[in-house]
Amino acid sequence: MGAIKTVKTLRMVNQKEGFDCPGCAWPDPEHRTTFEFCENGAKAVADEAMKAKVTPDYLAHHTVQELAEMSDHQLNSLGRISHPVYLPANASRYESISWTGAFEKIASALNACASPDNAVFYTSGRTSNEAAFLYQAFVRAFGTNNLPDCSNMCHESSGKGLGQTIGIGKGTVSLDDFNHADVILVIGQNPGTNHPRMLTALRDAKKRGARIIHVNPLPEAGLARFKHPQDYMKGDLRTTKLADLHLPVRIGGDAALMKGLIKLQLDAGALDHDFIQDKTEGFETMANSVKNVSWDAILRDSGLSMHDISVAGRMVAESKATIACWAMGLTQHRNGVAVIQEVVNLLLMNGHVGRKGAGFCPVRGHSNVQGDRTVGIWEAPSEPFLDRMESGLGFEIPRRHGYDVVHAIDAMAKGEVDVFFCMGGNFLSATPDTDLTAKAIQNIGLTVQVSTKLNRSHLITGKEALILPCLGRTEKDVQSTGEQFVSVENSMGQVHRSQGGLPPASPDLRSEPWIVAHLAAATLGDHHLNWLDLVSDYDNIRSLMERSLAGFDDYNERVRLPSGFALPNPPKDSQSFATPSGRAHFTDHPLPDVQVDSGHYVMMTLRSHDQYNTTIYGLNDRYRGVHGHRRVVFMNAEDMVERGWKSRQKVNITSHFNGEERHSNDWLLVPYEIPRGNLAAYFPEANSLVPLHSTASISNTPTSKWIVCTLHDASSMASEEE
Ligand SMILES: Nc1nc2c(c(=O)[nH]1)N[C@H]1C(S)=C(S)[C@@H](COP(=O)(O)OP(=O)(O)OC[C@H]3O[C@@H](n4cnc5c(=O)[nH]c(N)nc54)[C@H](O)[C@@H]3O)O[C@H]1N2
Ligand SMILES: Nc1nc2c(c(=O)[nH]1)N[C@H]1C(S)=C(S)[C@@H](COP(=O)(O)OP(=O)(O)OC[C@H]3O[C@@H](n4cnc5c(=O)[nH]c(N)nc54)[C@H](O)[C@@H]3O)O[C@H]1N2
Ligand SMILES: [Mo]
Repeated sequence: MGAIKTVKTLRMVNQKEGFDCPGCAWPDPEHRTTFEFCENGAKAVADEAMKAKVTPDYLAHHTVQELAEMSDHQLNSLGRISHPVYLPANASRYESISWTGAFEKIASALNACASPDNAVFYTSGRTSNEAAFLYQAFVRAFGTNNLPDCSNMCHESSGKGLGQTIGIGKGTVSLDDFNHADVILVIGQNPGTNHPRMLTALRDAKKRGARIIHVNPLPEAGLARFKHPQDYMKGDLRTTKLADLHLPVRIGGDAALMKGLIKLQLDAGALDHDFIQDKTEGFETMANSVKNVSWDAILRDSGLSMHDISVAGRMVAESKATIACWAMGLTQHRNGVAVIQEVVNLLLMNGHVGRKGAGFCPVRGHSNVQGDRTVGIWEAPSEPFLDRMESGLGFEIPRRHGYDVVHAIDAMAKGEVDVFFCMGGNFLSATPDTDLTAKAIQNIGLTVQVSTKLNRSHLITGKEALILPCLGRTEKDVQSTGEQFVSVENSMGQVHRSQGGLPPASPDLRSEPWIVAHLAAATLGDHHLNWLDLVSDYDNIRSLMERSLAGFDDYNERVRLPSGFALPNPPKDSQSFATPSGRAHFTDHPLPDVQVDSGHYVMMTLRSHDQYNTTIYGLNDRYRGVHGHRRVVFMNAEDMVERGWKSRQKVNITSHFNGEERHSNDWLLVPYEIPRGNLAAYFPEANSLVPLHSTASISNTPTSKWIVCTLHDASSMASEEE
């Protein structure tokens, strides 16, 4: 960015008058310091504000094929897309197009669809509430609920798991609860890299005496060694050990661990009988079933020792207030929904919900992924939600549910998608089964990407393609009535404003709400809503949201309060549960089968310290000691010795699912502290190994943390071929 611009920009991050950090959805403390961001937030901001540009001239001199040969890291470093561009059918290069020309093309393709269900509208989780609301209103006015989003691959299991049991698909804690917790479980999450500001909350909790239990196959560094996220900038390298206990669970072993912890609570009588009696149902069935699970099975499946589980069990039993945090290590599993419901069982037993210092904390990923869902980015909305939306919008909206991500790819593969519109994100690289998905996308007539930076989804496209470049979070948004702000919802249900201050990277960029409004006006023609009027002043959009969404009363006033406002959260606010019976549910699930054939390994895909999902900032993973490479596989050293392999052994990977095989070659082995039989590799490089139909029950989330693989010596295969 340049030094002066960097300082000026970072000063605006997460301030009352500034913009919401695009890095993650962790909330900001109420009393904001001058700086409230972290190393990785700074990277996200700097990446968006980078000076380099992808201009129509650049694209005129580089074929799509040439660009496709670049790495993700190189593509990202080309900079911000400066102008709308169009790739005609059978052309090899993108060419410049006017905004009006682009909307005409999309409108005519949409209006040519045999059914509105032949169009699919994806959203990534950076989109503001205003843009997302307007977008879903347009999609529903057009006539479909085909609104898949990144959440389908992310916290969908949390939404489903919590929704069924406590009546709301969101967490139930606020940041202040961390100041009152006795025990904090951090399960399947790497906050040092992905939610660095969370470590500050954990550090403060620990200073006050809270105990932290880290459940993870890997000893993730932020929990083993903590530095204040901003100390990196100050060069202060002192570290603290955050986790009191690390449980190196086997991949997929959390359900077994939870059963063990529940057994120990039953043995210790650590039960809130009044809460169980007055507020819940299903306790007896759950408890009787857990009693019958053997310790042998628990130890075998979790890979943990009786000693470690007992220590954790005692900590939980002694705790007056427990918070359970989790992320992708739980959600991206075949039993993602069930395992989250085991966590719910554990906390419900002792009434750890709606109590100060206690509750559920699914730590959301994208900075507004939770807000997007709240305002209607949802392929399977509930009837009450649609009723309210319909009465607010004033037109009839379709009731049949639409495609989620996996179903959308299935429909593309069958040739049933004519138009695919993406509000942000990088669909091709984020989704599973890269080769299959790439072919599926190429069946589509027109693909449209609203984006800030170039990525692989711009290079593997439908027959025709458009890129519509948009403003980022950091940039000033001026509409016909003047400068606008937007709003977002953080991981803890707090809605607040966000306003960029930098001049836009190019005069040809448009805001996401502006793009949606013009798309709607071009496609729908004479319509009940005046889309251009709505977007002329975002207060107009917010007024419509007030009428169309529960919990958004006086939105325009309350969003202007210095810290915004909290959305209603019945379990948190009043221990009430909007389930059909009005009670929280204990659930009973069998132990999942986590055995694999001999010679097979279970692989998880994860993020390095130098990436934001599919955006690759650099080739290092500092906390894990990896430098200069991304095609690496972490493997237990004893497993390597067993195969006669050394560090940097070259391997090819085959994944196995329902008798099908997928292959990915040229990986380097890295010996690592990971349970035996388990492997880890980076997302998105390893996505070609994730089978499209290997998904979690109920949430249909791809099992990016459960990929059954075999490894093959690539050095000897190469020499044999020679
Ligand atoms: N800097 C940065 N920040 C980000 C992102 C980013 O890419 N970069 N991405 C954002 C997004 S969208 C999201 S969803 C979040 C993701 O945040 P995380 O969920 O922390 O991200 P992952 O890298 O997928 O890490 C998953 C963790 O789960 C562990 N794990 C895997 N399988 C299991 C299991 O079976 N059991 C247990 N107990 N643990 C397991 C892994 O070892 C790893 O520590 O971060 C958000 N923030
Ligand atoms: N194997 C495997 N696959 C996974 C995961 C995993 O752990 N393992 N994680 C899954 C998860 S949790 C998620 S959330 C998904 C992420 O899926 P996505 O959200 O689809 O992917 P991102 O990489 O976050 O999207 C990056 C692109 O967004 C665009 N962009 C950035 N900022 C903006 C903006 O302000 N507006 C607009 N319109 N565009 C913008 C840029 O062009 C950038 O290239 O991936 C999922 N896929
Ligand atoms: Mo995510």
